[in-house]
Amino acid sequence: MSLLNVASSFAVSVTRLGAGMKAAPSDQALAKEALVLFEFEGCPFCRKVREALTELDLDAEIRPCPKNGQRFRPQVTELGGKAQFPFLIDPNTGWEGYESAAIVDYLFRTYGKGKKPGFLIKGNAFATLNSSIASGIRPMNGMRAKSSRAPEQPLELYSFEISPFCRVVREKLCELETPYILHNVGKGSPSREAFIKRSGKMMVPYLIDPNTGVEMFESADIVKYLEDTYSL
Ligand SMILES: N[C@@H](CCC(=O)N[C@@H](CS)C(=O)NCC(=O)O)C(=O)O
Repeated sequence: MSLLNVASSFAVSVTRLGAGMKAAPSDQALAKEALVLFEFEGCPFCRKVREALTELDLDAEIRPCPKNGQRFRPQVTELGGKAQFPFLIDPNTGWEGYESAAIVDYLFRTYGKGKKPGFLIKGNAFATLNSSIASGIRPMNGMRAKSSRAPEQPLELYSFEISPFCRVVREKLCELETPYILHNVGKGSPSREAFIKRSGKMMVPYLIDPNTGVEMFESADIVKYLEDTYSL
């Protein structure tokens, strides 16, 4: 991976001033079934929802909806009536809806144990402006669909939102419209212990592909694996 690629991903993280880094205790018992999030990596509104998921230590099934995407975009139009992202479904409560501010508010209200969303993920104009600037640093990444083969089962990714190395992997998954279970392991996350037991060390991104049996570290290697396996 080029130095510029890593540096610009790092610049996105710096711009977000720590949002999507730390996990606080949340009401995990409620989240028995994974939330389903339709989003795309280059969308500044979707970023705020992913940051909230990291901060609340919640996993989600990600159905990537990059521009021109054919795999999951039609599902959102069918469910909610329009192609607008993010769109969240919570099978635990039956809640579903558009609008990043409403989604972030719902997540903290439902799972936050009284914790309030940080300034940068609240639904205020500054949060949106800052997230748009962050997206502008990597305008083409995680934005448009590329020709790809659909996996039979969703992949799994251990990640946390602000990590520059996790970002490049999520961008690739997004462009290839590859669905995946996002396991958030932000700093302080109680889920880290189980992750270390499984993978052997605390390092993300970590990809699991149940379709091929592959499990791997290293963002550049993961990006190459995804291209070799799912790009057409
Ligand atoms: N107010 C909405 C704005 C969402 C929005 O404008 N999302 C853009 C992507 S950044 C979108 O869905 N565009 C339609 C498209 O990509 O086709 C929110 O906060 O969720």
